Amino acid sequence: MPYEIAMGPRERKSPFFDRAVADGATHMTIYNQMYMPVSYGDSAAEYKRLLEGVSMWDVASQRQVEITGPDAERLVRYLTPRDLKDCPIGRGKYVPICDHDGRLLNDPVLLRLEEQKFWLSIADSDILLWARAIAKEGGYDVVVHEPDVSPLAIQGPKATDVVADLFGDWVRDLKYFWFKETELDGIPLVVARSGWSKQGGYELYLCDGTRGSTLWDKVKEAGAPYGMGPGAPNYIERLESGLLSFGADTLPDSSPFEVGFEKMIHLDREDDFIGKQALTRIAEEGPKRKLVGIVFGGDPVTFNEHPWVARVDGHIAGAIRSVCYSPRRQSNIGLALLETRFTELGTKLEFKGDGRSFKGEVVPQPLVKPGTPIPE
Ligand code: THG
Repeated sequence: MPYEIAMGPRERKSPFFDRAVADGATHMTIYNQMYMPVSYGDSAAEYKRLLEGVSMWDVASQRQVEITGPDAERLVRYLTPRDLKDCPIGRGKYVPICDHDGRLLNDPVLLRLEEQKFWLSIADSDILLWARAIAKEGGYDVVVHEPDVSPLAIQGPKATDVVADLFGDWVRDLKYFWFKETELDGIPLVVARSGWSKQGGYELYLCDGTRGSTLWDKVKEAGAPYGMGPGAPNYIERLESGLLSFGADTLPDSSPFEVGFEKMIHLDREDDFIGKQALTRIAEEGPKRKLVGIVFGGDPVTFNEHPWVARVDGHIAGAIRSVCYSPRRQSNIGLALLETRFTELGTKLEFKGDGRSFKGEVVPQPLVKPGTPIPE
């Protein structure tokens, strides 16, 4: 490549940064103004480890927006269209956040730590600014800030054994998306059964940024007997499994209905929330675009640096947002954000990328069924 991305003080380093580099991180992205490793240089090995073993990921850039105070619950309810009626302490929830016009702003995981203490574990957009402004303008009695909290993900079928060796067998009974505040040899953290893959696993939310290397070393040591190695949010597995990448798969004016979030948009709620009117209108009219799964032929692609224009019978239909080669489907796959009239299953697409021309087709999601093994 003829250029490199310069590193500087405007972007933040994760508490795990030094260890990730020492363990061979080769590629970083920037997410919430923080470096995040996305590869350790061997894509096939990282994929295999996630599907058949266990891998550890520096996902500190999934920053927390903490909301505390007497009005914390009321503010959180106002921020998301999802009804939080069943949100006890210790349970996480996937909660879309929209603006007043129904645009999707983020798709965080919400954690309720106390009656009036919440974290929004955010994707790549500035929800701290948004939540603060909404709170002030609305006169909510809350404090909104970014705590010193940095998630480390442990993902894959053997993750449970690694995390149980570290914390005890109670982690085996932790339900999906539930969490517990605990510590590891005096390191304060939250153990959650979650993570950005469909292979199972945990996220350790480190609550003291000075202990990043110590936690990394302990986790690495516990994982050694299981062949654990470093990894990162896996682009291939997430496309196969249908996990949304906010900002990659979405446009700045995408509504949650475009990306299949209708089950989390509770328009019949009695209380008000941001975007209620607009979302009600969009639900009635139907979304103008939809994110769909596609398969396409040709030699295996790696990934796309930018969206590719997609055409149907010569008409611009939208864009291919994310692509990769799926070893389990043995085909190129991707997600395309298309005008709704072009999203019928079986619709034939033409597009160009990487100097090549492709022919693809709209297919059902997930692109790969859960549990499908990697072929020999
Ligand atoms: N974990 C934590 N924070 C995060 C992410 C994470 N912040 C950024 C980003 N990921 C937020 N986006 C997502 C997207 C998908 C999921 C979680 C966070 C996810 N989805 C499951 C699914 O789609 O099948 C479950 C959704 C549900 O419960 O309904 O896990 O990964 N801490």
